[in-house]
Amino acid sequence: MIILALDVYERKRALKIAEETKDYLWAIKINWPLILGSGIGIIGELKEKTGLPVIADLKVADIPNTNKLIAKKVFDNGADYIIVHGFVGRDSVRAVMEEGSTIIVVEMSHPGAEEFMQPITDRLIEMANELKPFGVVAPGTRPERIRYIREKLDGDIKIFTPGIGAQGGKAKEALKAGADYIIVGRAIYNADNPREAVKSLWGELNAED
Ligand code: U5P
Repeated sequence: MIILALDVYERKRALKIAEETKDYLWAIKINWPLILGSGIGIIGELKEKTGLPVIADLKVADIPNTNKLIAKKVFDNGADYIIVHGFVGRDSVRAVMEEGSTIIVVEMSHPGAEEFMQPITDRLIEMANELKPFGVVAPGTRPERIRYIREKLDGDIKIFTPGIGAQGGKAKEALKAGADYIIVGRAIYNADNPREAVKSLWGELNAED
């Protein structure tokens, strides 16, 4: 249930951290920093090195045709899931979903998400319930919002929560509030020993209360 947000630029560093941490991960999430730093081929390399699913967090937010072109390229390169913004509308989201397994952002984890996103979260949840993506992104920094989103969201749609660790979110609280997967970046990849960091988080999550 732990997803590593592997936001480093360098291919070698990324592969090393992925290999060191893979035993405690459900998947690896990559974002623009790693793709811009190492190229799209990093998806296949990570999969080959770790055997784990790769989530391409590109937060695609364009017209349907461009969204489709981006999603196709990402899935052709081996990604298992893609993250897309919902606020661009159903047509743009559908264009991505036609290419592969999709995760829709319904509310982000940073403080600024309260400005424009939170006011439309209800409508983004409605859209998700209608389109039935694999999952949605909800803020790991706001357990009360995870609980709210879990209540409104169809039971079979998974909840992914970034914001754990460096942004102040607590893994156990997010899971208790209804998250299915927690996403952790800096707290693991910037640790002196990433393997120990993820192992200790895994231990904490699997310990009896
Ligand atoms: N991410 C968020 N919040 C969101 C959506 C995505 O933090 O609402 C992504 C970031 O872009 C980063 C990861 O890749 O999740 C969190 O990294 P960190 O704060 O644990 O280092």
